[in-house]
Amino acid sequence: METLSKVFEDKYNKNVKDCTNEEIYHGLLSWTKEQLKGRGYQDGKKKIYYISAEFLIGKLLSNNLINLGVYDEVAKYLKENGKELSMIEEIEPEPSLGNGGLGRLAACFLDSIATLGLPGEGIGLNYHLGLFKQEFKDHLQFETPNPWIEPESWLTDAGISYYVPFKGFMLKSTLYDIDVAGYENKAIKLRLFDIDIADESIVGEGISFDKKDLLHNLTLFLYPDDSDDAGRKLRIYQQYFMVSNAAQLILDEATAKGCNLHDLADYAVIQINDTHPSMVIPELIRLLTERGIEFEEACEIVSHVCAYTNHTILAEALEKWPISYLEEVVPHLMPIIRKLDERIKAKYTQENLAIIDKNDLVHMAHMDIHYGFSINGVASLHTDILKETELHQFYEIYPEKFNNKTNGITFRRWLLHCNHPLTEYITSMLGDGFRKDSFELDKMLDFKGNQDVLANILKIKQDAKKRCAEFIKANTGEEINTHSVYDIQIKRLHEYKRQQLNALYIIDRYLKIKAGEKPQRPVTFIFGAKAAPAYVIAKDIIHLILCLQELINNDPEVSPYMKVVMVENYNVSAAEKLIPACDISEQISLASKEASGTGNMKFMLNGAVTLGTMDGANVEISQLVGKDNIYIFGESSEQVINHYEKADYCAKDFYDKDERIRHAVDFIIGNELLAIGSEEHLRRLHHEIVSKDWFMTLLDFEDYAKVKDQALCDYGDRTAWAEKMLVNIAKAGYFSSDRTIEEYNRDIWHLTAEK
Ligand code: 475
Repeated sequence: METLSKVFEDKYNKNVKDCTNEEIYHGLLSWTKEQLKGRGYQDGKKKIYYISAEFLIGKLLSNNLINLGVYDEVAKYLKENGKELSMIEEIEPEPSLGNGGLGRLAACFLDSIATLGLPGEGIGLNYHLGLFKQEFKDHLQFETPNPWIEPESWLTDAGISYYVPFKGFMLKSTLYDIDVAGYENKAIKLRLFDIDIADESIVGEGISFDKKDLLHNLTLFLYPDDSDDAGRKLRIYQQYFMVSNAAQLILDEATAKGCNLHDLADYAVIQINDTHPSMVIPELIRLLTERGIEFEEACEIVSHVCAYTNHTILAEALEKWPISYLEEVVPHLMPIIRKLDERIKAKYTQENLAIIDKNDLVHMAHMDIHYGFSINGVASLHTDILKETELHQFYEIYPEKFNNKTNGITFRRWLLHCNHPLTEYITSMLGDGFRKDSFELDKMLDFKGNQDVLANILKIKQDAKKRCAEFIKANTGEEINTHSVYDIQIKRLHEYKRQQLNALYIIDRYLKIKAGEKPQRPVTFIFGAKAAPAYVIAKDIIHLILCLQELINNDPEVSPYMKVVMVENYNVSAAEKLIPACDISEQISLASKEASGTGNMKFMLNGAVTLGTMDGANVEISQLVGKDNIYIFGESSEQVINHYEKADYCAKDFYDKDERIRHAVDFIIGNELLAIGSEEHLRRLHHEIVSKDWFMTLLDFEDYAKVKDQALCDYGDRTAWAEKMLVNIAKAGYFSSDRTIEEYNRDIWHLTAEK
C-alpha cells in the first residue's frame, strides 16, 4: 500500500488519515487507474467488438479493486487509518449508461470477456447524462438530469478521432476509454465515442431541451426508453455516430495488424447488441467499397464478420426506420440499404423477409439476419419463440444461423462485491475455486442436510436484511420490520413485467386484513422501477404503488402485517443493496414476453427463492432447482401465444365473473386511494386494466395469489426454506456470464484466449 499512501501525499500533501472521504475516493481512483494500466491488455490477431448503445457499468471502484485482487488489502489499509471503504464507495457517482437488462448484460459481458482472457472491446457512446434521476413528488415520478462525469473520472482520452458524415455536415469524434479489469487477469477496454462540442448547459428544467441543438449535443443523453423507440429520429443520429466511429476504428485496428480487408473476418467479429448498432452493416460495406473492394465482395466480407443478438419480441421495440428519416440523416447509406434489399428480393419474394417493406420502413433486424452469420436469443424459451413464431420465416431459410445463448451475470459484482458475508461463507465451505469456475457452487449441495450450514445461511440473510432496512430508511424514510418476509420486485416499469399484478395482490391482502383476516406473518413488499418519461400507464402504476405505500404504512391496523416501499431512483447501486436481502424474488412477466431476465439470476445467487411464470430464464432456473425450490404460477407461453392468436382474452370477463378480482381492481378508484392520489391517474389505470389489460394481469391473478400465499406459508418452516435457499445458490453456477461468454466464443466468435 506504499504506492497508495504516496498518492495522497503527492496529491494532497496529506497523510491518508487526514484526508476527507472525497479526497480518498479521488486518490483511489487515480491509483486504481494506474494499476489497471500496469495490468496490460488482452490482444490477439482476432478480436470481438461488442457494439452496444448501452453499457450499464455501475460504480467501478470496488469492482476494479476486487478484480485487481487488492480489495481486502485496500479495505484493511483504510481501516487501519480510520476510514471505511464502504463509505468511500458512496462518493462515486454511478455511470448509468443504460436503461436496464440489455445495458447491464453488456457490462457483465465485458467483465467476463476480460476474465476469460479473450481479446475484445466494447464500443459505445459516452453519454454525459446517464439515465434520468427519478424523484417522487405527490406520489408521482419526476425526471431530472443525471450527470456522472467529473473532472477526474474513469475515462481516459485515447487520442483517437474520426470524422462522421451526416447529411450536409461532418462531426468529429473523440474517443474515451474505460479500462475493464478481468478477474485476476489483464484488462480490456470499453471505448466510448464522444464529440468535443457537447454542451451540458443546454439542459433546462427537468430533462427537456431544445431538440434543434441536439445535432451538436449527440452524446448528451441516453434515450430513456426500454423496449420502446420513442424520440425516433434523434436516435438515428446517435446510432450512426456510434457505428461509423466503430467501423472506422475496427478497420484501422485490423489493417494495423496486417489485414488486407479481404480477410477482415480473420481479424474482427462484431456482436450487434439488439438492432441499435445495425447500421454498422451498411457502414462497413460503404467503407470497404470506398477502399476499393467491389460491392458484392464487401457484402460477403461483412456477412462473415457480423453477428446479431435479439433481446426482445415486443413488437414496439423492433426497430423499423422510415426511409424518409434515413434519407434525412444518412442519405449516403440509403443506396447501400436499397441494394441489400434488392439482393434479398431477387432471391425471396415473401414480403415478411424483405428489409424494406411496402410502407417504406427499413426493418433493422431483417438486415442483421440476412447479412450476419449468427442470430441468437438470450434464453432457451426466447430462442425457441424466435424460431417458431416471431422470426419463423428466417429460421426456415437460415436454420444454421440460429442459436441460443442463455444470459448470465458476473459473479464478481453480483456476489463477491454485493454480498461479502455470503462470499466469505461459501469460501469457508468450498475454497475459492467457485470465483473462477462458478459450477463449483454445485458442491454446496453436499451440505443440504447440514443444520449448521442452514442456520448460517439464514443468519447471513438476516444480517443482509438489517443492512437493507437501513438503506430503505435512508432512501424512503420508511421503517421496515427486519423480521418480515422481504418480497422484492425490482426492474424497469413495464406492463408486461406486471408490477400491477403484484399491486393487486397487495390490495387483496389489505382488504382481507381490513375484513379481520390476519395473516400469519408480516411481509414487506419492496419495489424499485423507473418508467420511461413518456410511458403513461407505467407512470400510473408507479402512482398506484406510491399511494398504496402511503395508505398501508400509515394504517396501524394493517402495517404490523404488511408494508409497501418503493425505492426512489432504482439503479445498479440500489440493486446491490436490495438483492442480498431478498427472500422472495418476483419474476412475474406474462409468459412469452420476458426474453430472459437477469435479475432473476442475481436473486437466486444470493439465496432468494423465485416466484415466477414459466418465462425467459425462469424456465431454466426451474429446471435446475426443481419444482420444490421455486414457485411457478400462471399460463404457459404456448397458452398465452394462443390467446393472442385467437384474440380470445377479455379482461372484463374476469372482472365481471370474479368478485375477488373485481374488489381488488375497483379499490384503485375507491375512496381510500382517491383521498391520497390523483383521480386522473388512478381512473386511467383502472380503465386500462378492466377494458384492455394487454398483458393479461387478470388471467393469472388467481393462480398468482394462491402460489404466493403458499410461498409465504412455506417460509415459516425455516429449515425447509433454508434448504431451498441453498439449492438456489448451488444451482446458480450455470448463470455466470463466464459460461455465457464461453458459449459465445465457442459457437460464434472463435477467439483464442490468452492465459
Ligand atoms: C430483456 N432494452 C430482458 C435483457 O438480454 C433480457 C430496447 C430498446 C431501447 C432501449 N432499451 C431496450 C431492451 O430491449 C432490454 O433491456 N431487453 C432486455 O434484455 C438482456 O434479460 O429479458 O427485456
